[in-house]
Amino acid sequence: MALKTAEHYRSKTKPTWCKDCGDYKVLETLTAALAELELEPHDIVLTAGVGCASRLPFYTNSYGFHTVHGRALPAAIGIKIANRDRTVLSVGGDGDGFSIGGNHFIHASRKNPDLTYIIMDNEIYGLTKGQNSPTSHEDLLTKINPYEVVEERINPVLMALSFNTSFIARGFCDDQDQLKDMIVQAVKHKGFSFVHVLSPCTQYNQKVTYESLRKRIKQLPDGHDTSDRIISMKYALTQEPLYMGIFYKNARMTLNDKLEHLREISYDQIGNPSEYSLKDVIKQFE
Ligand SMILES: Cc1ncc(C[n+]2csc(CCOP(=O)(O)OP(=O)(O)O)c2C)c(N)n1
Ligand code: SF4
Ligand SMILES: [Mg+2]
Repeated sequence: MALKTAEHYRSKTKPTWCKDCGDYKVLETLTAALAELELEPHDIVLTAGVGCASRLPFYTNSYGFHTVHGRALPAAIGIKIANRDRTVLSVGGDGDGFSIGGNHFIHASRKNPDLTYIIMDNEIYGLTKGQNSPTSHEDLLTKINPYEVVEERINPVLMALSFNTSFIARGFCDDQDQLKDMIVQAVKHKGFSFVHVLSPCTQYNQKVTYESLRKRIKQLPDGHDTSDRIISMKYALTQEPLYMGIFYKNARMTLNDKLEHLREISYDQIGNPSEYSLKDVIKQFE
């Protein structure tokens, strides 16, 4: 197979994102990671929900599925069950993934499909012009709550740790080498991999900028034990500084492997369904 560059994974569609949106950097980094993984574009499937971040599959040269709001993960899980040799990734924003789609994150973590979920977190609903999202800071006043924010924010990495998500990392779109390495490792990891990416919205969230994030972030210490969930939770709980890197990895059976195992044991019990007819099945209930 000829070696590929990031360009091989870009479609001809020009992004409609605003100037300097962090999502450009995520697109650049993701396509560079796919090149490093030397995957064939026709072996890759990207699913997304709705939002600025969720537009990313339009800009890649791969299979893509732009689902409805919050439903990137169930589509990806179904695709992976039916196409175990494909590399499946889901992408989207903090609103898509943690508001309307929040439930799917919990159950994807429980099911452990072998796919990678990249959330571009700008702490705002960008596409709909600037409403608070579940990750917005409590001080962020917007047109939907001009006086005070009444809801507390969530902590995506801590949440993933509590669900025992199989691979958990946090990166910054402006630290592209580190982010590329994280995405490569996430894709190689067998199981549900979550990459939380800080990706500023330059239009609607003036509180989360490249400069403000640069001041807040710090790398996890060298030698951080990625098998230790409790220590990882301590780092995830810390907001100042905001730790970056691979927090946690846990190798366990993937959904496809579990379904294969289930097939084997059920065949032992009832035989291979393709070997008996529907009429025979109906007869059992007569
Ligand atoms: C069922 C449904 N409800 C609401 C919307 C409106 N809507 C579109 S995108 C969006 C939020 C997107 O925020 P986020 O996922 O953070 O993406 P961003 O635009 O910030 O990248 C909302 C509420 C919708 N499209 N469908
Ligand atoms: S509104 Fe924000 S998130 Fe959407 S493209 Fe513009 S800068 Fe990016
Ligand atoms: Mg957002």
